[in-house]
Amino acid sequence: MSLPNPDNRPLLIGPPTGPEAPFPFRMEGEVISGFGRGSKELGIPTANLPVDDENTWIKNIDSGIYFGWASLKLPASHPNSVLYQKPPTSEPVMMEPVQQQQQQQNQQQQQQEGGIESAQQAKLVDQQTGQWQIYPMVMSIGYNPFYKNTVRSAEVHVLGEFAADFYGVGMRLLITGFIRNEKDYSGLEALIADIHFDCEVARHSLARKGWRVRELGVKEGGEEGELDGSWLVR
Ligand code: ADP
Ligand code: RBF
Ligand code: MG
Repeated sequence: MSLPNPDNRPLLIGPPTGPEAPFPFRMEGEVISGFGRGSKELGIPTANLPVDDENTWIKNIDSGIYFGWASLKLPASHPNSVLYQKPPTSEPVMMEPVQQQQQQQNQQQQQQEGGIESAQQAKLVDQQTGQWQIYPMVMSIGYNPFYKNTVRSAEVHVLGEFAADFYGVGMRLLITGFIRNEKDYSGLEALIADIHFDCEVARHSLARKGWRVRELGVKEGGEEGELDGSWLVR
């Protein structure tokens, strides 16, 4: 580990067998604008969720930093969507004659099999509704003592690279564990260093079999996860 870890914090939270009671918690909402403090410029954008009365547990839960899985219902128009298709370029794509012939053959075959129509229909539905995609996450619930907020917020840093914002998109959370209490800091650098370490804690903790969601399938050379993440994708 090369990241600074001044407080000698543990890299793994919880036992290898998976989340311990009362975890996991579920939370759901559409991503809203946050405080606009430029978290993105710090390299730590946070997708904010409304903290409403429906989530009674969130009122009773300790403020602090949590980790788990986030699922985003990215529309087909989002560049990170598995359904995304690049808009056609204005330049015509040059194709080798052999490729062109192959494409025509494929199209003819699909038409004969009646496949193209049903494939297009399926795509239409997907584009309207989007598709859930799962990522690891770290999140902060509370008052951000460094900024002395007066309202309680819930904000999620998704561990993934996004080519575009996803405001308004549906987000589901499976909160699997507690990392630490919220802290005040004498400077922004110390806050950022702690958040970077939180990300490492989440990555390492969630990489274990008992914490990986089954729905993500088997990664190269790995075993299938044991955690039930079905709620994240249905
Ligand atoms: P705000 O104050 O509006 O929350 P942020 O600077 O925190 O602004 O940026 C949050 C937005 O950035 C999210 O709503 C989302 O659309 C986008 N975003 C891009 N990448 C991520 C990421 N890895 N995690 C969370 N949000 C991200
Ligand atoms: N804010 C605090 O005031 N104290 C904290 O200890 C703290 N920890 C955070 C940990 C994580 C993983 C995340 C995503 C945010 C945290 N925040 C904390 C909130 C942070 O101040 C907020 O996201 C700012 O907008 C970042 O500039
Ligand atoms: Mg934010």
